[in-house]
Amino acid sequence: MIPIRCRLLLATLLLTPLTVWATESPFPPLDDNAVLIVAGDIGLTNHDDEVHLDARMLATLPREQLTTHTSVTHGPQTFEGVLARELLDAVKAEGETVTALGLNDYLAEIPIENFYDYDVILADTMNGKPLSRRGKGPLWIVYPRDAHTELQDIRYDYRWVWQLYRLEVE
Ligand SMILES: Nc1nc2c(c(=O)[nH]1)N[C@H]1C(S)=C(S)[C@@H](COP(=O)(O)O)O[C@H]1N2
Ligand SMILES: [Mo]
Repeated sequence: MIPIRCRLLLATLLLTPLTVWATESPFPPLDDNAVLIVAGDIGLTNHDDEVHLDARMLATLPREQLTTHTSVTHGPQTFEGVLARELLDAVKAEGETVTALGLNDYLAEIPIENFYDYDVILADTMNGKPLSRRGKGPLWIVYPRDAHTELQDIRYDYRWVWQLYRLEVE
């Protein structure tokens, strides 16, 4: 049995680095209004070994606007959201593949270089309106399809995961 005073000291020693880390991280501990979870090979965590981002944390990342046709809408649509690679860099993601999971249990495995070769966004608005769950929100992976002919292909369309809630880096 460890005496209570030693246990308190032990707890203080164990918790101090966490506290210091928490004040420096752009992603403070979150319990839990997560809009998006990033897991796997990442160098920053705030919730066990994952990063849970709420809307406020997502809003601190660089955003981009992009207008493109999609495989599921008529005519071009204007999307806005966080640049996917900015999020991956912010959580120090390292790996080959990002598995993107949708709330409807859909998943797509995306080569990580897609996010560096193209300005892919995690769209949260379409034509200025927040994406609702019925309207493929709250987050939808959107490729700059009109700007690159090679993206106008079902080999990319299946990676446009809507109702996105989780990214796993491997
Ligand atoms: N969350 C979620 N995202 C998804 C899908 C899905 O079923 N659920 N289907 C994918 C596929 S296979 C394609 S081709 C595009 C367009 O899907 P749709 O033509 O079935 O609407 O969205 C992709 N994103
Ligand atoms: Mo598809």
